[in-house]
Amino acid sequence: MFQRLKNNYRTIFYSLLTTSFYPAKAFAQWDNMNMREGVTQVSRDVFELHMLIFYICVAIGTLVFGVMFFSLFRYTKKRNPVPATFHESTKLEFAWTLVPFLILVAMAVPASKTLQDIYQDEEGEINIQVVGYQWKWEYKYLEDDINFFSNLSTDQDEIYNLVPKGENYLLEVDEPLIIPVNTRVRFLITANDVIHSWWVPDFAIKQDAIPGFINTAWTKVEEPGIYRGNCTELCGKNHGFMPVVVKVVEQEEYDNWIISKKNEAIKLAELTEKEWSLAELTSRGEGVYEKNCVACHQASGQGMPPIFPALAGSEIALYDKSRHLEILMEGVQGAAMQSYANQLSEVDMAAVITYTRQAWGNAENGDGAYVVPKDIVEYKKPKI
Ligand code: HEC
Ligand SMILES: [Cu+2]
Repeated sequence: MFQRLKNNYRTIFYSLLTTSFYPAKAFAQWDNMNMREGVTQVSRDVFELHMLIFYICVAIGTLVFGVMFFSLFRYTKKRNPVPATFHESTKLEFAWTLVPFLILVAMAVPASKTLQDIYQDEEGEINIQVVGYQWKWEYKYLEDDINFFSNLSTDQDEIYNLVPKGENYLLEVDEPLIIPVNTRVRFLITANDVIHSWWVPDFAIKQDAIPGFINTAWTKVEEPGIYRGNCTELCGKNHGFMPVVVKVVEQEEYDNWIISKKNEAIKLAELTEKEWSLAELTSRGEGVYEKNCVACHQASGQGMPPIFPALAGSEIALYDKSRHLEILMEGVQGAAMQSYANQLSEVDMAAVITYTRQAWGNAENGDGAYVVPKDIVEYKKPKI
């Protein structure tokens, strides 16, 4: 028994020793063990605070366990038959209350300072409203009147293990948030349905997104790059499928991007006016469907009954065009089917409805009636 234990210890000892001979591999793993330093002053402050507290804990641990093991060893009954009598020493009790108190106060000072920096809540040079939805983020650039949704872009096949997973599996989006480098950006964070949480570890930002409330956070990133995070509040079925991607670019690139976004809006208005053919609408609709609907209704249109209904063969998708339009525009109260009126452009809305009425044999089995962008514009007009 004893021999076996000894052998086990030897194995552990040798394996520890040998790992240290492979520094590259071992250190790569160690790097992942610690918090990341990030790319902002605040994130570095948070990191340094964490290291400081960590070293204080190590020192205290070493001291306490050192004294403990020393005493266990030195003052056994055999070595020290007559125990000392400092029981109920007021001085000692005073000391071991005061010293930890002072240590705590000493730790509270840098901690409060860092917290103060994190919550410095003044207006940014750029102010962006971040809205959590099941299961995507919306970004609104308040000064420039630009807004868009940021959807998971990982291929469904990767998710279902049909093809190997990519490098940024579940951490990639169709359209990232874009901000300029070395600029103070303030985020106004809220949600549209349930509580989400917007988290970008490299900026040391993690802020709850709560319907009806606006929480703020800010950053000033020093290095261009792509920074990735997640929603960190359990927010339903696809909680793990709503990543945050922030692309930090040089000021000039940012300015150009803003211009191109504004042009995009103008083009979209033109597209709404255009005469669409059925084939054009259907093919555009397929893309819209893949981005916005597959999470619940599945790429096959089969849904996940009984909660998420199939659209393939659905009575509404086959015969009831006006109810179909209404569901997409108004959502269904009390169900996960939300209104898409503000999330999709008129073109995309018409396209996705048309696609749903054409795909999976729905056109052959139903009335094949479809919707064009002008119908959506018409629907949105105030009714008297
Ligand atoms: C978050 C999950 C979710 C997403 C995303 C979603 N839906 Fe739904 N959808 C539902 C649920 C749940 C219902 C059933 C609502 C009810 O109780 O009637 C529904 C119902 C529908 C119906 C009515 C089907 C029927 O036969 O009753 C249509 C049409 C529909 N959705 C289309 C879409 C389209 C198009 C999209 C993408 C733009 C979409 N949905 C995105 C959850 C979702
Ligand atoms: Cu979420």
